[in-house]
Amino acid sequence: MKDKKSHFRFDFSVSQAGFILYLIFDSVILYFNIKIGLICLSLIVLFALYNFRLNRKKNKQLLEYIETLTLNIDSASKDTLLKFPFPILISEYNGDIIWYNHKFLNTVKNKKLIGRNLKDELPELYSAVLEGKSRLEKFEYEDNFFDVLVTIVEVEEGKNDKKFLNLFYFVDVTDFVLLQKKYEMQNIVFGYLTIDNYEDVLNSAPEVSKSSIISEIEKRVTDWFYNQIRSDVFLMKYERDKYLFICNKETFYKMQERRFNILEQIKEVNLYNKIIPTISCGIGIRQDSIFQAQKDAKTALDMALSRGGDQFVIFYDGKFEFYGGKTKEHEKRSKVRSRVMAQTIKEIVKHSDKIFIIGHQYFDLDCLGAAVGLSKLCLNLGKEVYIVINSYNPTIRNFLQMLLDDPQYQNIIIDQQKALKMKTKTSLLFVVDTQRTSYVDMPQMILEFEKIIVIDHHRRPTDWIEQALICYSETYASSVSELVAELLSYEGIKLKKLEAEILLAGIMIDTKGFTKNVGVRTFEVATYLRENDALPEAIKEYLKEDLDSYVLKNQLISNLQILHNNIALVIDYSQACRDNVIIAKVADELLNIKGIDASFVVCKIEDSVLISGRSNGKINVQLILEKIGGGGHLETAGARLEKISIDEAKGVLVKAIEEYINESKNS
Ligand SMILES: [Mn+2]
Repeated sequence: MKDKKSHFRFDFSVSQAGFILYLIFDSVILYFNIKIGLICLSLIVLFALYNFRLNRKKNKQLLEYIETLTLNIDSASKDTLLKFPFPILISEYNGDIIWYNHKFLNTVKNKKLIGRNLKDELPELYSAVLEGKSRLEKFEYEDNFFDVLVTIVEVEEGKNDKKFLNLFYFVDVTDFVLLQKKYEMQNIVFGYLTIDNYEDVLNSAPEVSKSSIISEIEKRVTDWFYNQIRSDVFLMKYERDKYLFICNKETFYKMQERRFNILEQIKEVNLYNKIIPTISCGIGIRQDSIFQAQKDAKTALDMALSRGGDQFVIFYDGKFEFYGGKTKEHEKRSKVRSRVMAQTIKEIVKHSDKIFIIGHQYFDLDCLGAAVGLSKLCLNLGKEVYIVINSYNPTIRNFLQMLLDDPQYQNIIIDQQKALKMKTKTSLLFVVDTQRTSYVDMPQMILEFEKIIVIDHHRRPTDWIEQALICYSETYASSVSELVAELLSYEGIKLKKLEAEILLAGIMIDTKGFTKNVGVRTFEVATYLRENDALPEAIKEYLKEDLDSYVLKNQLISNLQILHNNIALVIDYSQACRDNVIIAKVADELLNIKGIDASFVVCKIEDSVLISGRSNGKINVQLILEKIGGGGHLETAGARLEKISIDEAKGVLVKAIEEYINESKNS
């Protein structure tokens, strides 16, 4: 740095813009006075020449400075790189390994790599270069972990030839990664485990074997935790059918490895009990809070129960994971719960000024039944109530027309625009027959209301309406119409013939005319509706299908394919379907074929592909369709895929079916 001072000397250099400015001034002077103008012009030219030389000199100096710098580095570089404390590797741009230092040789245990290619030896490094990454974190090599820094260096080869080399620095982070793993393994795991049907199992067994059933269940639970998992775990029975456990994540992984097979082992309890016992478990995992882990476990257990029990649900990092859930649930609803619900719902309605009711997309008869029933409840309490409908299923058309002819209901059925205008801060929103945010007919409504009550009979999906005040969700009920009619019967409300018939129609649609999912209470409710003059024969008349849909249905069924000898699949390549009603009907009908345990019907409407899945209980169609973003029940589920061709959708569905079958085989 011999001329360090030169950096501080006074500098006359002027930019191009400066000269242009001078020339403009000069032309003004020339215009007024030619002599002075010419003198100025010659001064500017001289000044420009000086400036040009000055710049050239400066560039030359800079170049010289840089050259000496590289030269200095070069002389030290070989030595430094060789003795560098971290492993270093250099490769050609195409991945050919050309050099590494001693440290690197130690790392790869003296494996000779010169002349080999990264693509074969260390493919992760090669792809990091291709992806333009400057850092590759936690790169694993023979039980060691490295943060690899990637630099691309340009080197000159000959006069005008340039080429690029890849330079990799390896920073050993093995200790850190191992510590991190150890820490993760120490995460707190909290679990709640309950026997789903303790009472029913005991009641289904002869008196003499009851005590052995109790001890057998307990033996199997403790055996699984203490003898099969064989790890550091604390298990405690705190009620006759309830347990809790605390362990760390390492133990949890052991449970997961076994796919929580206590689910199956508990079902083997067979001591003259006619009903098989099942268990549900909710697990919460947290880094540092037992309290939060316990809360998450509670949420997970609620989720497990609302999905019908017989499963493990893990709530971790804000996400749910499900295991099991393959048996069909038995009715175990308590009347106490529904009476308490009736009371609570009534209280909330009383404290709301206006009540609005919405359903799922393509409002169906079950939605309409529930909506009419809830309207009746609100009207009885002297409240202003509205049913808000956007898209609807053609099956409700007849009943909708009759409601519109009824002076009391004429003004009750409105559209979203009107509803949003009328609502106030203390208004209440009922969402019926779905609890999926993504399935609600008018999603905006959910955002607009502060008070929401959900009444549903489907299993809880992951995107349920969390902000709801109450989520009255009974998977054991046949339909929402049944749940709502039950509320009305507790209140002893006298229904009009039309109201009773719509409620009964809702139940009949969801139970396929009292042949599916019917419990004792379905009939109790039906009796109440019959007492209010509902006639099943009349309803059947309204529900008769028209000729067009009959023809379409048969056309679809003619495309039948069979997978695994027991799964029926129909793809609507003709694109004749106009709504999702028909595919649901076809899926139902396919189950009537002997030997078929599950059916799927796929059709494309506009930009969406709709899939309807049905099962006789031997295959869980909910689990299959959940894999592709759908949901529903063990026996009835659906999915909607956006922006996808019907062939792609078929591929996705078949893959999900294969996955499910493989999982069933393994568990
Ligand atoms: Mn329903």
